[in-house]
Amino acid sequence: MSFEGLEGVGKTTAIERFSSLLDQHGIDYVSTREPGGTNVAERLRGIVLDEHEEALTDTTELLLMFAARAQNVAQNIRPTLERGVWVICDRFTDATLAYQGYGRGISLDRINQLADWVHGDLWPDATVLLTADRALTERRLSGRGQARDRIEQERQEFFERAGNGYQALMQASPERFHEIDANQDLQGVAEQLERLTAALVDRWKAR
Ligand code: T5A
Repeated sequence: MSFEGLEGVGKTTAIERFSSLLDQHGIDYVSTREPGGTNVAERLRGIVLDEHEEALTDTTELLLMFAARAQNVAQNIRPTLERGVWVICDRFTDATLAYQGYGRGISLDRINQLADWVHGDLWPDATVLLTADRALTERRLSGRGQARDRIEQERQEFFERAGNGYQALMQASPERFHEIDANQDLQGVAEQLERLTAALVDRWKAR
């Protein structure tokens, strides 16, 4: 499982809710995030998201995302799945396609080649895409009062391209993507997640 969406759309909040729903269904899971998820991958996260005096090139950014992913897949995601335990991933390669591909303009073919190298045919069974008006998520992020990382400081047009990218990815794989309307309040999002979780658990039990 992966959770995707633009900054501040509520992925962390939704994953907490989804995790407690899995607890209620008696399903074992491990939560992870990208970039990150292992000690080494978290250090790579620091490099790619921190601000540096020297500008990070788009190629460096892309390769660091995949370096962190290679580590998380090998050390964490694959071993967990092999134990029959669910993995909940806060972002995965769809984020790279949306941000580095649609956002930065790096060729999607090149990103897909890297994805094939790093994780082969390992893709999430289901991807929850949270969508909301940008003005609303901006207000929520401001309310949180945290400093913004290097990518969060990008211009509005960058996020428009990344958001359009997510829509294109969802249209290309409608069976994998599940859209959650994050314009709704916490209760409304929780109710959508409850319905989705019940459907995913039923599907998993029927395998
Ligand atoms: N990135 C990542 C790439 O460019 N390429 C890649 O390949 C990968 C993997 C880090 C950055 O890296 C980039 C994308 C990012 O720029 P991240 O750590 O996932 O990615 O960072 P963010 O997306 O910025 O995650 P955030 O933690 O900032 O936002 P969330 O998790 O989406 O939002 P959340 O849950 O923290 O909510 C934000 C605020 O809104 C409130 C919450 O309480 C919180 O205060 N809220 C709501 N309020 C009212 N109603 C609701 N429905 C609400 N939902 C949440």
